[in-house]
Amino acid sequence: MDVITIGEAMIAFSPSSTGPMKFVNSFEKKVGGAELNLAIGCARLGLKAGYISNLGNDEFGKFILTFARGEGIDVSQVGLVKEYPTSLNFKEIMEDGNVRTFYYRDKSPTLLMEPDGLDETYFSQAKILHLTGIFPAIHEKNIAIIERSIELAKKHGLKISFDPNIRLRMWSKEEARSVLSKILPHVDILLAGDEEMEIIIGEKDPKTIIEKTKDLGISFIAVKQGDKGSVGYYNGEVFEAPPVKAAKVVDTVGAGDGFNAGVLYGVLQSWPLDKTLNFANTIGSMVVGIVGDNEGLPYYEDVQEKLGEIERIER
Ligand code: KDG
Repeated sequence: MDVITIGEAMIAFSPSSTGPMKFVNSFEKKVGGAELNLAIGCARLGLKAGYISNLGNDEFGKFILTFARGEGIDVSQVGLVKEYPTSLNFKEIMEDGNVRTFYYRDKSPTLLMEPDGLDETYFSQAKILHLTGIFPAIHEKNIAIIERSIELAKKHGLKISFDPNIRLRMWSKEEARSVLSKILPHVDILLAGDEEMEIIIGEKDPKTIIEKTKDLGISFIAVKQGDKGSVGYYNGEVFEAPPVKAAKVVDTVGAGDGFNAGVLYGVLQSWPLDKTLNFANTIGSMVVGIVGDNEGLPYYEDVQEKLGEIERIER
């Protein structure tokens, strides 16, 4: 595997109309989950991605499993458990594409995962382990799984990629800071929003974030600034990648996961920092134009078209 990731996927109920959720009368069943989105983004770019998780052994869990398999993701490490149902996430989408989410995930099927259940052989055959701050926010029990995964990744020479993905509906800023600041020193590739880093290290300015996190030994740093672009650091070089204007914005969820997939792709190809960040920014700008947490994640040729590297043939 090029990239393996641990997380919780859920059914994302997408409203069929914009506006306050209390007035929405129908929803479409889709799939969400930051780590699964990342795996999908990587797979669409042509990487081999593997997903480690538990889902409920119910209709929704089976749907997610089939969906992930259809995206070409290795799901050999996904369990179906009968004790807890597959988690749900109802989305509210406003006219400008901004989203609020309402989770139903208190009894997460991932609570039945155990650190000893991680398959060492699976880790030994992968290049990058991608972690997020969502998985430990589900329950403090999941912190031990993150710790074990870091141990296995270090033992087998995987790079550890990390997106704090702070979800304040799931824990407080203080809890997030306390847990995530302990993960940071183990990270090789940091993919973080400027506002998230303000919560974790008290700094929002990308260059200050870079200064502080490179002192922790993080070798690749990308600070995401939404529609303002991103700033990155690698090998002594800092690059400010300009924003890529989205053709339209209908749903911002998943843009960060798409950006992350783009960075991991660039890192695995040993691309220079500027090429990697421009590629990742382009992906982020494409994701926001389509409703759904992962439907807008582009295939490699789509990004090439968007970058003008290949011609778009319409008919
Ligand atoms: O990054 C996108 C995710 O936030 C979305 O797919 C749902 O995983 C999710 C979450 O926990 O918010």
